[in-house]
This record gives sequence, structure tokens and C-alpha cells, in this order.
Amino acid sequence: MSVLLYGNWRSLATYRVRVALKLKNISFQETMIDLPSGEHFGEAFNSINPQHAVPALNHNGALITQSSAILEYLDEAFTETPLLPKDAVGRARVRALAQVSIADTHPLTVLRVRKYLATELSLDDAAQTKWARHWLDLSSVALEAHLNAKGSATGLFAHGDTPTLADVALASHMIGVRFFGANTAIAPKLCEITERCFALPAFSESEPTKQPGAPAAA
Ligand SMILES: N[C@@H](CCC(=O)N[C@@H](CS)C(=O)NCC(=O)O)C(=O)O
Repeated sequence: MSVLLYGNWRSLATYRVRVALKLKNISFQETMIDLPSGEHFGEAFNSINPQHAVPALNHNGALITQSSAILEYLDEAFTETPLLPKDAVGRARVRALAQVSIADTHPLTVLRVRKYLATELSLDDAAQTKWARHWLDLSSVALEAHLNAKGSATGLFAHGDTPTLADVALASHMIGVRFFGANTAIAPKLCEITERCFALPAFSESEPTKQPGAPAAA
């Protein structure tokens, strides 16, 4: 059995997949794709993901892209340590929480969007940061409301007392929040739950700054 992950140290989408692989105890090898130099637009990576984005997963020759699809695939193909609840309503809630970050927020802050803001719309670093913070804050507020909703299934983690795909996504959201210096004070429950995540080896070992290629800490 071989599981190959194509990722990048800084990529939040790759982070999500790395965490799920570790939570599920799946051994894997990661190849780092150098995004700043544009390696993802090269011929070799084009045959892996013609969308020119990481992550991509190769499981025994099957290529899967998009972190959401990869996470769902891993949960189906490797049934130990399920990351989705047993009940349909619970699964819908976990997926909905995850999509706030994966579908609605993270895409607004990826490299190609920031490049477009800089080159086509002439937004400087400060304006780009303002952009990222705005969207991150909006999602933090929404997530906080979901997590605190009366009668919700929020427990020690986003859904119940063990990590699910929602926590994987929330942790990646929080790393983005910290990276761009967005507001953490508006989401105390989100902070509490993600701190609990970061205390687990699967989440902490996967952190961008701990990956090969990351700049050494000052
Ligand atoms: N929705 C995709 C996002 C993939 C994505 O945009 N990945 C970023 C890194 S987090 C990337 O490869 N960026 C390269 C670029 O924007 O040029 C997913 O969740 O997998």
C-alpha cells in the first residue's frame, strides 16, 4: 500500500490532509511542491493536478485532488478512527462547519488570489492583509455562533468529544487567522476548541512551520 501526498509546507489545504492522515494513523510520504517558484505549473505536476494546486493524493495509483474530497476519501477507504459521525444529521453538521473554512474562506486567501490582488488590482501588502482579515473574521464569527448554538452537538471538539473533519478544518482556519493576524477575540469558543486540537500530536506535528522547507524559527 502506498500513500503519497503532494503538498507544500505552508499550504493550509495540505495541512488538513496531513492531520487526517496522522489522526487515522496512515503512513504516507510527502513530496513538497515549491509554490513560490511555480513548480505547480510545471509539466510534472500538471499531470498530477491540472488545476495547479496542492494537495494531491496518490493512493495505490489513484490520484485525488481537493482537500475536501481527499478527507472524505480517506475516511471511506481507511475506516479506523472515523472522522465523520455515524448519524446523517451529525455528518451534515460536520461537513457544514468544515465548508465554512474550506469552501468559503480559505479560497479567498490562497496564493493565486493574492497574486491577482497584487498584480491586477495593485493592492499592496497592507491592503491584501486587510482583505484576508475581513474574510477570516467573518468566518470566525460564523463558526463561533455555530459552536455556541443552543442544543448543538459541540463538545470538547467541534462535534462531540473526539476530533472530526470539522476540527481539521477549524484548525486550518485558525492557522490562517494567526498567519494574517486576524481577530481571535471575536471567537473564544473557536480558540478553545482549536487549542485542544493543537495539543494533539496529529495537529501539532502537521503545523506548517514544522514541515521541511519552512523557514527556520528565528
Ligand atoms: N480548494 C482547494 C484549494 C487548493 C489550493 O488552492 N491550494 C493552495 C495551497 S493552500 C495552492 O496550491 N495554491 C497555489 C496557487 O494559488 O497558485 C483544496 O481545499 O484543496
